[in-house]
Amino acid sequence: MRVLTIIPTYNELESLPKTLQRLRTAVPASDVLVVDDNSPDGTGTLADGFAAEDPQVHVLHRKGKEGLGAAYIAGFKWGLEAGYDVLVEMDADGSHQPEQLPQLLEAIEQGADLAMGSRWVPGGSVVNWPLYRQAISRVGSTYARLMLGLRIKDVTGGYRAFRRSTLEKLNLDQVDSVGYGFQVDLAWRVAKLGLRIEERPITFVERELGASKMSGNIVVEAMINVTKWGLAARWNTLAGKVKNTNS
Ligand SMILES: Nc1nc2c(ncn2[C@@H]2O[C@H](COP(=O)(O)OP(=O)(O)OP(=O)(O)O)[C@@H](O)[C@H]2O)c(=O)[nH]1
Ligand SMILES: [Mg+2]
Repeated sequence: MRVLTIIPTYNELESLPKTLQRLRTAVPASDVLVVDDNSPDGTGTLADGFAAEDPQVHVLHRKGKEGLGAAYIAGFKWGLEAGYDVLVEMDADGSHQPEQLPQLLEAIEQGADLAMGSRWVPGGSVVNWPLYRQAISRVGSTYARLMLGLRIKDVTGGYRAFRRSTLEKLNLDQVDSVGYGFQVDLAWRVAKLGLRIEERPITFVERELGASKMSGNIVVEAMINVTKWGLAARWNTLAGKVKNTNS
């Protein structure tokens, strides 16, 4: 299996070196693609330095900050074009521990179409995450699960491994959510296709360096979208039933 780990970055000058080193040590077989949105702090140039030293590290430079979702879509397209079999999502800030990547890859080897790192299954945990963030994450995941009928426990998590064929079946050009909404959007699309989703417990560690890009807008966007998707799905089911009764 050719694996590509995609790391989106925006002002991660302090965190990126350690994450890259840990990843290259923990899973040397995985190539890496840093997708930088022209970070003002020079993260893109730093990543170029790593790429010059290590042929398994690549950098995709984008014009400006367009959100996590757009960065991942660009990274997925790059990786599919380059022929990778598995494409991994990983944050640059150390929250997703590279040492736990083998568990996600193992799930893919065992047949999962999407393997998700999960804080909210037995064995999963969070370290140094403020209570209010835990609350937002848990409430958000529960709401999305109920609204969308998903069986996944950690719907907003962003530590994931996608089988190539899974991404090929998604209409990546139609995905326009950013932030957490993007992660819910992708999980929902994969679930609707009836593909196999597996959760694996992870220990999520709060970032130690650099600033968070989380904002109230991102949470509100996710909530509004989940509500829209859930209502639309119910409407379609109802409309289908009425049609069947009439015909
Ligand atoms: N390329 C790109 N990367 C981004 C953008 N926004 C966030 N990221 C990256 O996405 C990853 C997750 O962002 P974080 O700021 O850690 O968001 P978070 O994990 O929800 O928030 P914290 O828990 O506070 O760390 C990090 O690697 C960021 O650098 C963006 O607009 N463009
Ligand atoms: Mg983070």
